[in-house]
Amino acid sequence: MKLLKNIFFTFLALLFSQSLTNAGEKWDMALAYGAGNFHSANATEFAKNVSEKSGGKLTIVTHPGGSLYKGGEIFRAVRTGQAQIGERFMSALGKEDPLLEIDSQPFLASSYGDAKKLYKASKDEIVKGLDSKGLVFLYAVPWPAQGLYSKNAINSVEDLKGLKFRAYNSSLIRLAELTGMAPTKIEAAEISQAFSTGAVESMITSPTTGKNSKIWENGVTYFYDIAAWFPKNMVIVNKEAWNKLDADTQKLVMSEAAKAEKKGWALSKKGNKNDKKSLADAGMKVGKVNATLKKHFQEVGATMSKEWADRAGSRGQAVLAAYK
Ligand code: PCA
Repeated sequence: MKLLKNIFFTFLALLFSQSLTNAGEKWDMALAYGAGNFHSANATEFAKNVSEKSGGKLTIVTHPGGSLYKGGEIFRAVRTGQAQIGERFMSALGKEDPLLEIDSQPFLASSYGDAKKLYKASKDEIVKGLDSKGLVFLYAVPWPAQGLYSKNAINSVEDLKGLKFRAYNSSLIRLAELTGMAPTKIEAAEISQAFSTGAVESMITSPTTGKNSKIWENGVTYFYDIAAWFPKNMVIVNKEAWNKLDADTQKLVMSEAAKAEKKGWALSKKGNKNDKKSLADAGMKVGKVNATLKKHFQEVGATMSKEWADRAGSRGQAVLAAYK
């Protein structure tokens, strides 16, 4: 009887441990932008596809709107494994690796075609850099073309002087310094508040982010489509979490990532048109800067590119050469 009992419990224990392995891995995916944003929607679809197709080996649960970690915390959270996977705005990470800032150099790539070329030329170096920090790169998708928002009209270089300016990375801080604006670094989630309290009165970002934050409700009337760069978000995975997956599951994640990247670029292009229209439909004045201002921004962009090239050293040079 005792033997029977032992056999029974051993069997139960085996069954239990088996079902634990079958439960597979669970990844929490940290997303900084709201669920309605196209990057988040695309990541959510990616997560769903992987979860459904992995046969229970990997479930990815998305947390949009900074609900798990805020934008500024996501890189570190994934690096330390607090979140297994996350999406982060690449060019806010210039201190980690200047190569991550290459897509925010003004006028280096000012069309989707060039942005794609620049991505292809820089990807290997970026992936290597992330790998050395214990991260696996999955995919990257650009935001629509960056334009200048302002509460008041900007018709001259003088009009920029002293403008309280919302910046999302160090390149924009530098751009503000070089044009005489007064920059403050603020994450996308806090844009509405920053404008409504009067902490800032201008910014450079996509028509999408302006639309997502209903910027016209905060007295912002002007959008100048300078289209000077297409900065990207990237999705990264903690390498320890990655190594727990079997080869088939890793392959599945990579192939779904490639699909999400393709879809994301298409969504971005669509938003580049539609979201500008939404700004105009909401009553904003959507247009271009005049020739003098354009030249001014181009000169500032050239200075910034030189400074970036110095920071990025030989790796940066090699990538620029491959791009041009
Ligand atoms: N929106 C994000 C990054 C670039 C963009 O278009 C932001 O404004 O923070």
